[in-house]
Amino acid sequence: RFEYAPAPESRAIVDIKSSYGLFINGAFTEATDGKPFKTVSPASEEVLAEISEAGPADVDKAVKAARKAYDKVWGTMPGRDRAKYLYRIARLIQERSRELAVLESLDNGKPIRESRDVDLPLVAAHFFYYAGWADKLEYAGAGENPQPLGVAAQVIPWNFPLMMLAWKIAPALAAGNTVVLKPAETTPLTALAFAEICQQADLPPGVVNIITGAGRTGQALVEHEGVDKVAFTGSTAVGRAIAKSVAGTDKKVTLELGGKAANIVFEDAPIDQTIEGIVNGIFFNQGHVCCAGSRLLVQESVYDEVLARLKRRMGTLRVGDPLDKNTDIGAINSAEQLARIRELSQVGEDEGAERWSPECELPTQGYWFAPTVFTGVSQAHRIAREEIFGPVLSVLTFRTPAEAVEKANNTPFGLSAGVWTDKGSRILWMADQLRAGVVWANTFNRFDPTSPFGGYKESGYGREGGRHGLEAYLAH
Ligand code: TXE
Repeated sequence: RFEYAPAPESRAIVDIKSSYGLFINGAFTEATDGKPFKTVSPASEEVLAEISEAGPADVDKAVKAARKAYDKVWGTMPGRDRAKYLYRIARLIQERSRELAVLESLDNGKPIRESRDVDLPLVAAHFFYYAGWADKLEYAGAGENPQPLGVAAQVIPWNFPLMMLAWKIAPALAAGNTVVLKPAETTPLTALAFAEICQQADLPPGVVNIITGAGRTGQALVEHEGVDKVAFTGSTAVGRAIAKSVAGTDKKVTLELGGKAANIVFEDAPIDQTIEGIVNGIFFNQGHVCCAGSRLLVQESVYDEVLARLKRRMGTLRVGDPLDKNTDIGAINSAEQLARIRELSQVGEDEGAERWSPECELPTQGYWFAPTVFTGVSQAHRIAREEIFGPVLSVLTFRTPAEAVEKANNTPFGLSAGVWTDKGSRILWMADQLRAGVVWANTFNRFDPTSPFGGYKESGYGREGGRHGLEAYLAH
């Protein structure tokens, strides 16, 4: 048992308003035709704020504001001047990073250690990185005189609210596009704080517009005829619907969808590092990670040792208050997501896999799920095929590298994979064989603004991050 240790940057440093309007054309405005909804803290179920829903008329207003800003200011502004705004935004994010980390942990449920030490530094890094590109677009791979696309409609999920915003907004603005972004309905607060940062940075009105709402707001946004580019991160089902709805239009689309990554452990893997990598792979951010290492493939000869050590390590994970800096696993983001995780875990049991969790007391209020591992999983099991998007690991075994590759690739997804081995040649061979956009070797869940990220197959198309992420916002 550990004593409660609130992080120094506790709730007191955030100033949450009781209600929020929509951020359109540089100002917070009331929604004209939507129904307000509430955002709650998943750790306590406390209502944090009332949020406006953007209806069709609001979506139209936001897209028109973005179009005007594109035509009159942003689309023709020299790159070096756009860069100044992006650098200013990056610095403001750094200045306000403690506050933003607390806000993120409150609204999303993720541990403060992660929002403070992983999410926020990466968010700032993305803006710094793309600020540097704004006056060098001729090297972005889209020809010598690359042009922006125009107005970008961006719809993002709730697992990394501010990080997904940065992945979408930073390259779009660097390339000269203007943006209408819709955050997920359960995590709107940091996007609204970002709107304030745009004001602080004196970003010209209309360059960034933040509209809140649920799926129907997102749908109205991506279907709006004034939109030139659609960027979506979320479920495969919604990604498919979006791809269909924009088919036959001139809109460019990038989709970043689900995953079921294999984390592959060979018998010569550095064991301590590997156990940490497995834990990080599936329990980081409660497993709400599209590239989570949710399928552990272990070479048979080391299976007993890996499992024993993994279980021992799982027993030390602390589940609880996201604002406690000792917490390893925070709250599940919503009641709906918790229900999905419970349902698929039940399916795992019903299909005959063996379920194990360390003993851990979960808080009575809020949405929680204990770290869980399933053994005796076969490739046909639904828990080996479907994205659970929670702290649930499915373990399979293999004998030879070829068998590992075959099993790893036996999935409708193809976003990421991990390889743990002492042999450099095997890493290179595996990276070549695995049908995954990202392959990590002796590490996992490592992100950097300079590296492209994106998937094969049902994981979507297009890349975010690096030069490739910029290309997705330029006309070829
Ligand atoms: O996703 P949705 P949900 C997976 C994960 C999870 C499942 C469902 O497996 O359990 O999806 O999560 C907006 N047109 N991922 O229901 O609905 C929505 O408002 C336009 C993986 O939360 O896809 C939100 O802003 N937009 C994933 C965003 O889409 C629509 C991250 C994502 O919500 C829309 C999240 C529509 N018709 C979930 N319907 C990843 N790849 O990281 C909804 N939205």
